[in-house]
Amino acid sequence: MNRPPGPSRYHHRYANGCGAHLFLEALRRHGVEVMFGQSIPSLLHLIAPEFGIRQIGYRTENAGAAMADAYARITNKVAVVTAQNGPAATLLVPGLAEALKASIPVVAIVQEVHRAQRDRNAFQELDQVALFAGCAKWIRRVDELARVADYVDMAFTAAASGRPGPVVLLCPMDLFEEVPAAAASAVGPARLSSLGAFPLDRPCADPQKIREAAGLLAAARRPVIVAGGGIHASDAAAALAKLQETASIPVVTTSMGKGAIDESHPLSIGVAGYVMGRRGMARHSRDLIAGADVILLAGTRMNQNGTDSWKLYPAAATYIHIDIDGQEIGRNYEALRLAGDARATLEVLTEELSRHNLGARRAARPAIEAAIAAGRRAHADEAAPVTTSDAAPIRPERLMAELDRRLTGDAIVVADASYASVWTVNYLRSRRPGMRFLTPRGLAGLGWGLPFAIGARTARPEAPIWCVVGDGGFAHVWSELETARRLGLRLVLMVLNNQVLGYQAHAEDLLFGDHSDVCDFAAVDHAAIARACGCEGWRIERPGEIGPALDRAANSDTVVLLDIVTDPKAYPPVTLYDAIK
Ligand SMILES: Cc1ncc(C[n+]2csc(CCOP(=O)(O)OP(=O)(O)O)c2C)c(N)n1
Ligand SMILES: [Mg+2]
Repeated sequence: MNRPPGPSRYHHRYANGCGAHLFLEALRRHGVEVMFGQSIPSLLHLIAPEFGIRQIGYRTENAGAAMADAYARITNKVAVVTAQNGPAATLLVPGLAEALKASIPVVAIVQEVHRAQRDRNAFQELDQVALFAGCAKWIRRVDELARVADYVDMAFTAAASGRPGPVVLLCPMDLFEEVPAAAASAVGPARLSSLGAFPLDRPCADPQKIREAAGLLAAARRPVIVAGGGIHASDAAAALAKLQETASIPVVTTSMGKGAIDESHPLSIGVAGYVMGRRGMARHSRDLIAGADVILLAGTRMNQNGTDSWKLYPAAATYIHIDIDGQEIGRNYEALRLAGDARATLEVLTEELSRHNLGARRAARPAIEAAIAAGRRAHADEAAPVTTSDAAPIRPERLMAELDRRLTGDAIVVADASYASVWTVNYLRSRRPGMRFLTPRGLAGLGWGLPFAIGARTARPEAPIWCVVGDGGFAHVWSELETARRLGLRLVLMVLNNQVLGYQAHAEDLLFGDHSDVCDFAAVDHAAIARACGCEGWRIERPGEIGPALDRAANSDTVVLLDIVTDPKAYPPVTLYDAIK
């Protein structure tokens, strides 16, 4: 369990300090308050409480890496996860891969074998540089005590500067125990910087190009803004809202950008991309997007899902692209290059725009607002049969409608991959610019839901947290129920128990006319699993039970799992399924 801050049992043995102290001094300097770990590197964790650093003890490394990722997303602080060498290290790969694709800064401190035993087939020795090559932004080994602070600082700088991402610091186990020689001196002057928040720097795009962009937007007849996850990473939601309002420009987000805008704002279209199929939130505003003449992209990779396989956005439009990573600009849509931090660049762009005559934009506004409002009504009407359905098994859209009624702007919504992500981004409305919806859209892997919720709860002890997962994805991480219980966390976990790998089976049915038999599960009582771990577990079979259960769960002081028996034939609004009549 978590030790209180104060001297550890190891205090006296290492009264004059050891390698672990040097690591912890540097981590504390960067504002680290928690490390997601499983006790290894041992001395690091044993001494950490002396530095006011708590351990959040995961059950599996893959979940631990996802917890760290979510913690970083919510706090805008670089998160730290630790692991043992060998098999434990290999399990960090999925979590770091998601963080790499989603541009989230995580420092993984990974143990290596004893320096004297390197390359001798020591126990659990593995080429960890090669292991992490495809999923980390930066990998280094720190071998010398005198360089510990240098390398920790380099790791934080690599994670939090430029395009954020996960980094790996490989640390031989004996380094933590090494006691500095009395006369040892550091290579350079003592390090004093705190590098634990991101973005570490806020470079602004070229002023001349910003002026050009302002001119294009002011003169545009049908401009649109596309906001991605970079708005959250840059803490740029307020700057985006100001631009939206000042220049009367309608805004869509990607799934990763969900929450970047207030979706009740009259100029907010909602989430665009592959989720614009039948009953999709932004489906009826497709013409507004596809008919745009100037499109401002902000913090988005314009990936396959965000662009509906690159079919949504018009080839003839003029594109302006703000991104911290110049390599993303022009990858899929040639654009006026605004390489820089989203917040810094949006602020200057809005200033520049206010110098223009925005009369034409103001004049266009009522018609745009009317079109968006009509699209919203059409969506509500189209979805009403499922959002108000009294059928059992339960329609997921009905669950979402019940949840949406209870959603507040301070809440954090977490969803696993597969349909859970699609239901949440489509049927829950963002209440304010900067509201957070955590989905693993970097790689869309299954099993991120519960660990994301644990990471988010670690970051925000008080906020309402609602977590939605499919039964297939949840099976990857059942064990973390014990983690949440042990840590005494409050969470509401909704398991969509449709007894099938839904997305997999439905897509196979569509593409191949059938699905293989592994997609259908034997019945599982998830509520019983929760209870076996000391959590609350309730089974929900009828729509009328949902509302009262959500209210009770929200007021509970523990982990409440709602095992919700849902319709295995419920298809979410992805455009792929528009082919089904
Ligand atoms: C780790 C991982 N394995 C496999 C997949 C492929 N996959 C995508 S969706 C899906 C089905 C998910 O089923 P479930 O979690 O029950 O959600 P449902 O679609 O039924 O709501 C699978 C297997 C993936 N995205 N990630
Ligand atoms: Mg399922």
